[in-house]
Amino acid sequence: MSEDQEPTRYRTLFLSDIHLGTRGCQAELLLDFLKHNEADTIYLVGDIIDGWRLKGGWYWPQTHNDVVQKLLRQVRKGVRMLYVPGNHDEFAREFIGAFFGGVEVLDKAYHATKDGKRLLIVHGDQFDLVVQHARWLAVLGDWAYEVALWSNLWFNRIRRSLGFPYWSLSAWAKLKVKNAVNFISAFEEALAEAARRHHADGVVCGHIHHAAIRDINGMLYVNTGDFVESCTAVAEHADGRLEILHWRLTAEQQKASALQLRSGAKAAA
Ligand SMILES: [Mn+2]
Repeated sequence: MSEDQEPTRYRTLFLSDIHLGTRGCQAELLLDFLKHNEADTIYLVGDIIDGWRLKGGWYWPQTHNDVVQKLLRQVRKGVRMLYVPGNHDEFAREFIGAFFGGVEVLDKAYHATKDGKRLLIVHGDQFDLVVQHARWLAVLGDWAYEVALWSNLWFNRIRRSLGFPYWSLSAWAKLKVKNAVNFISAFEEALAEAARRHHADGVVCGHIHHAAIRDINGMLYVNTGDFVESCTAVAEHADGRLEILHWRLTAEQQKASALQLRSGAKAAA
């Protein structure tokens, strides 16, 4: 089979905002991505499983199971996997410090690139209030910044315990901020500032579904994007170079996978 080409091996892969458990999740594309791309270390940078949505109704097709199985199989094969939960999989934050099937669950992580950069790994929702009130916080100083981080955590924790949906900063920003570009740059600046506060050289995050690798105020800002709309991940090459991987099936691959699905369905029937 022509499909059997060797997967590309990276030093590190960063994935976020997969939203398993929702109809928007591009599980088939992600399965294809995981078939063709491997790494020594994989970071799951939050919103991997959408726990907020699962409350409203169970949506869990086989392909979503396959993603989980495929990831866990990687761990059994010796891949180091770290999981930094986001707002949609906040339930996993209760297990910080624990291992699940060999996956390490962390509040935040630090990654050292091959070329010696120290990167803070966080989902990014922690900074929703900071993004929203960036101007005030700059005036009020450090204590206000800390209060904003703390409030953000508890505001959504309480909302969740009362059964309210997650208060979405990006939805709010789309309503309030006429220009989405303003919102994205406010987010990028807040995350770059967080990296600076953590004495890192940069940050790897997700949350806003907008992949990027940029220099922001002297900090390296890396956003993995998502596997809902844009289907992106970030890879670290053997030499430490970072790259955004865009995963779209070629027309030929689409045909092949459709055939595969059909024959699979027949076999199952
Ligand atoms: Mn998020």
